[in-house]
Amino acid sequence: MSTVPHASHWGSFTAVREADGSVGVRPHPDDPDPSALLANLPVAATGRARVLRPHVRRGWWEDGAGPDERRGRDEFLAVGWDELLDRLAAEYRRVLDTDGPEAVFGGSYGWASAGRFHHAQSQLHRFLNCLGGATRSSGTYSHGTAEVLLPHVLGSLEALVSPTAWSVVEATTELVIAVGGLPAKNAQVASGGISRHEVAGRLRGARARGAEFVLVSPLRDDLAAELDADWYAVEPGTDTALLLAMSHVLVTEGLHDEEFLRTHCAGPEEFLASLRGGDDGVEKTPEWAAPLTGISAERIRALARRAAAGRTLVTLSWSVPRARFGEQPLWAAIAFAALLGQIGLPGGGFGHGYGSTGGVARRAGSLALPTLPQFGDPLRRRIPVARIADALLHPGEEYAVDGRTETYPRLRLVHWAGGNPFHHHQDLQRLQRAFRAADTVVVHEPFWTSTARHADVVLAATTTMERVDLGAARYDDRVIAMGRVHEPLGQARDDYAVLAALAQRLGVGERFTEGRTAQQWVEHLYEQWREGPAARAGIDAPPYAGFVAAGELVLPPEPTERVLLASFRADPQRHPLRTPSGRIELHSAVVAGFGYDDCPGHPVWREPEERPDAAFPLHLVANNPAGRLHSQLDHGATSQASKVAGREPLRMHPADVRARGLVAGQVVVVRSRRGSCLAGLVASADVREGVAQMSTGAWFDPVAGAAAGVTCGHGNVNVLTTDTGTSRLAQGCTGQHAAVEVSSFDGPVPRVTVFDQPVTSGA
Ligand code: PGD
Repeated sequence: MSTVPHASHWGSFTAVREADGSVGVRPHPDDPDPSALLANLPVAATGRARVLRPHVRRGWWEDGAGPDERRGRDEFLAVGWDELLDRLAAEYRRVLDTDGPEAVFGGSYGWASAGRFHHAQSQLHRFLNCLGGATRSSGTYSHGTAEVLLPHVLGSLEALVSPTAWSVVEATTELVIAVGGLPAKNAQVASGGISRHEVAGRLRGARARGAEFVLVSPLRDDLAAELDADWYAVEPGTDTALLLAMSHVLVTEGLHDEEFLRTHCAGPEEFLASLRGGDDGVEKTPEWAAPLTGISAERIRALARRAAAGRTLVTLSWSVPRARFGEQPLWAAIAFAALLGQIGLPGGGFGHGYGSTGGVARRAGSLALPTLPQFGDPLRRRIPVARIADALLHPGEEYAVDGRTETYPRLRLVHWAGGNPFHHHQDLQRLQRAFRAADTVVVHEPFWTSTARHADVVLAATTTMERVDLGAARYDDRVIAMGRVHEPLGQARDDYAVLAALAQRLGVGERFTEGRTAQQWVEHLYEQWREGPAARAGIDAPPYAGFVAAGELVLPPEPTERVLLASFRADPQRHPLRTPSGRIELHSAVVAGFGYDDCPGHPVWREPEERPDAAFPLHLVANNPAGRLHSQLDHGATSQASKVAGREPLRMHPADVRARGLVAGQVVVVRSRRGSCLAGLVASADVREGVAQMSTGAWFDPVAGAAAGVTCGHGNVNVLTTDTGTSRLAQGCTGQHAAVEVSSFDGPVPRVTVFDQPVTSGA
């Protein structure tokens, strides 16, 4: 038996390798609340669903590159690394010579795995930068809307990345209004890894001190039951209406902080006028909001008054803006907090993403981390991350974003490493059409995900447990000496090794590798960090060998009393925000100047185009899963244990289950205007009536779906969602909601095939 320290997005751990080759996982001994997702990891070492050697799609290999309807349906050929990389290098040369670097899409969005050197996107971006750049993506699926809106309203992303520290909230907040909740499942993950999961303990501590909680969400379990929250079971997608009506109550009852508006805010007049109906003649009263939100006018009034009565923190989860007009709940929550006048005070104000990952509001993370140099992106050509299908389907077409008019490039070669668009993107049948429009799709993957199955060139990648690396994240207090747990399975290679071999063929090998092996790079990055940022911060880090022997380095504690916008509050003249006015922009002349009716100059209520109707009467909430991180290791033990009848579970209120004559535990079919999938039915009173909840991340299985006459036989919720931007401002992802109907599935239930090896033959 051997033990090796390692790190994952859901926690640091010790991997235990048994004599028979199997791998076990023990959580970090200092973790007070380790993640159940650790139990998903051992499946990666079994070879199940692994890409064990490089593959190529038969049609691409035999007929050459070009748009191809067979992509995603064709047979794969197992080929040798050298012959495949030779062909891929030739295809790169063709595309670059004909259309230039802009025709390569290397955005490659995704969470990949923890580890500073082997981070798949960093590797791919460095490689592409050596070649002259590529079209990349801007923003994230997580909080792409905030990334565009917050600079206009607050002048920075601070409210998103380091709001008031949890320690301050635990010690001082009297009322937490959690819009979108603070779901325990999401706080268990944090990009780059986390050694101690603390959110549940902080919330418990606040409650024990006497803090009260209000949950605004269609799902009761978006906040731990032990917090005894007052549940506002809001109709999905109507949080803006609720917040505007609460703002109206503050203003009409004189509960707002006029002084704070005058000294710290820009455009309060426009915002207050709009509450009075200045935009559309409709006053935003609680009576106006009640039928939209499903919350009575009395409860709306009561919540506004309660918020004004003490130290109140308004939190908005990252999920709420992931919907059509998603800018509005974010802006409205900031405006409501501004009216309360507590922004910049300990325990009050606003924060975005508390509980959305375990890292938010933890350390401020001012210490630079070991980082693979990128050489800079010479092309600087971006598309908003969630507009990838639009770009592939509409080359040359114009689109609006953040006040600019841009043109989609003609993308010919799509190169993806460390992401799973056939999990994360919306309207997956549209994404299939988009992928089929490319000339060549290259995917690095350890697993036969649906993205790998929609590629032409499948490069067998190692998993993190097959590599040596450095585990570090800005909000974590450890640097982990990630050791190799086991040898690579089959012929899998590190993304670095594959890209180095491709770079060699394209004449940029030396530039890409700088003559170092992967192990030399890991040591080099550590030593550079030790002698640079760590030494400057007074951290006495041992040389690499000592670091590896210790297994980890504990970083010194940071001050824990961080309060968002405290210095701005104390002196807005000396510490202005980086907005045009230097203040919180309740009305933005810049945004108003863009002339977007889908995102005007201040928070407004906009009715999404798709609402439940007679044909699709249920409001689907497509949130992040509890049993895995996104789609990662869906075949692992924890994820599999969460399935119902072998499908992704779909939860509905017992009354909705009864009304359809359904029975919990049965296989159902979920349909939207875009597609359909099978699901395993769960009845739960934690779900608001009229709502269906189904998490993302079940691997898309069109094969099993075709057998059943549906789009996906396994339960990938993104066959149901809409591929539309939030608005012309942010063009963010809108995957959180759709209108659906659920009915009994009475045909023979197909076997889930997506974890099997695909149809393959030797070349
Ligand atoms: P993951 O499942 O994490 O999903 O989307 P994302 O693409 O990040 O995909 C990572 C992939 O990288 C996995 O397939 C994994 O096997 C692979 N991988 C891991 N390590 C390595 C490696 O070292 N090398 C290589 N080559 N590959 C590796 C997540 C995205 O989904 C996000 S962040 C959010 S917040 C969105 N949320 C929603 C939502 O709320 N609702 C809907 N409907 N849709 C969403 N999609 C978004």
